[in-house]
Amino acid sequence: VASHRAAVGLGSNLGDRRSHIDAALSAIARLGRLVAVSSIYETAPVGGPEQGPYLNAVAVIDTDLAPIALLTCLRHVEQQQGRERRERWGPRTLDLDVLLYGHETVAMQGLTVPHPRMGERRFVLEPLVEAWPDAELPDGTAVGSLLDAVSDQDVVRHEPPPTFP
Ligand code: PH2
Ligand code: MG
Ligand code: MG
Repeated sequence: VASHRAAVGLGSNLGDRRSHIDAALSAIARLGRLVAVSSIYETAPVGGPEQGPYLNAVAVIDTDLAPIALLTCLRHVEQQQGRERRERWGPRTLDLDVLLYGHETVAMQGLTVPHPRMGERRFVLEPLVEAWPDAELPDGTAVGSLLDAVSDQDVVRHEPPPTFP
C-alpha cells in the first residue's frame, strides 16, 4: 500500500483543551509517521451557538490508511476524549477533521476531502501552512495563497506543540 501525506485538523473548546489536543497528537502519531505538528493556536469560535474560544492545531502524517479508515480511527480518538455530538458546530472536547489526503479528492457519505470549509477558515489555514508550507489542493493551488482572504479573522499563536521522540 502506498503511503499518503495527510493533514488532520484538531480543535477543542471544552474541558481541559490542551490535554485533549495532546492526547489526540499522541494517538495520531500512531496512525502513521508524524511529519510535522503546528503550534497551538487560540481562536475565536466561527459559526454555531455562543461558545468559548478554541485551541486549534494541525498534524501532518504519512499514513498507509485509506481516507475512510483514517476517519474511523480519528472518530475513535474523539470518543476517547469524551466527544458528544449534540448540535452542528457546537462546543466539543475534541474535533478531528481530515483536511487533505495527498492530492486526492474524496466525496463519500460523511467524508469530503479537501475539507469543504477549510479555505474560509484561518484557524485551519494558518496552522496548516505552518506545519506543511507547500501544501496544495488537488488542483495544485498553494494552500498558502488562500491566507490573504481570511486575514480579518483572529488567531493567536498560543504555544509550541509538544515534541515527540
Ligand atoms: N470548528 C467548528 C466550528 N467553529 N471555530 C474555531 N475557532 N475552531 C474550530 O475548530 C471550529 C470552529 C466546526 O468543526
Ligand atoms: Mg471541524
Ligand atoms: Mg469534525
